Amino acid sequence: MVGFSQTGAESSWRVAHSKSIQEEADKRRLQLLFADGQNVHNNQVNAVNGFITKGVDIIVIAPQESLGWKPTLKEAKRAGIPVVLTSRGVDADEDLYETVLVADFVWEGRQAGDWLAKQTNGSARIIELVGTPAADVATMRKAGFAEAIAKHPDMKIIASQSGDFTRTKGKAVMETLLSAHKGEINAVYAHNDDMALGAIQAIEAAGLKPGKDILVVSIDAVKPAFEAMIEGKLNATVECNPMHGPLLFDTIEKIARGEKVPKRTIVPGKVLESDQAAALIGSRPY
Ligand code: GYE
Repeated sequence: MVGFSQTGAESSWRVAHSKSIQEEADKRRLQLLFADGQNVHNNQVNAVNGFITKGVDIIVIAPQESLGWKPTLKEAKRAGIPVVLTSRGVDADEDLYETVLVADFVWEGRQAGDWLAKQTNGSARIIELVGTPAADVATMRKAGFAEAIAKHPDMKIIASQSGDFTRTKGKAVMETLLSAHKGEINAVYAHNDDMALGAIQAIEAAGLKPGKDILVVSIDAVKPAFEAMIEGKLNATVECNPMHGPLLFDTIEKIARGEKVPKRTIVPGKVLESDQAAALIGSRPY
């Protein structure tokens, strides 16, 4: 029996991630206890404590936040229940979990920064839409982008604010920043596609052309982002593959057989630009 504590359903990426894991469990006829954390850290901690009490065989956590996991992970260790992390990491000693399945989030941020530097010849006035601040993925995507644009003195982040990885908050934050920085903005860097799609709505509502008046670059490469790229409203996205199901259960089976697994497993990605979208959209699994 596998106990899986999911962040919630904050983005298209997250929905695809849940589906991939649930489908793979079904395919392998494994019992999966799925707990939706509703994007609240304490809900996840309570769910994991419930899994420990229930005596599940293994615990899988996609953490909403990276802090505040040590006591619960120590409890799981005391109970002899291995823990696997997916999609984000936690701020705890590595010996408190078996492995973490993630993308290289710093690399993703760097790719977005390098792409924007090339498109703007190193001159841009940027709005950064940050993910959930307490999540390690947001900290690392922010650091990678900052590192890339630091090489270009005329690339400036004029405002950086969290949209919590959601389309709704991405739109609301962009509306506020468009009116606060009228006529100054020529680029948006969003930590995920859902916030970028919200920002695109706000840019259009302000009478501007997303993808032209204001360049938009983001991360995830979900299908709605391809649709926006085909419309020329999103310029590029860095792929972050959510289909963790097969890799996760291969890893779980190795752990169950007592085999050693690496502490960190990086899921690769690539930069995808709008002129590639029409040809690729049909073959996208998420
Ligand atoms: O980019 C975003 C989701 O942890 C990699 O979480 C994941 C991120 C993903 O909300 O869409």
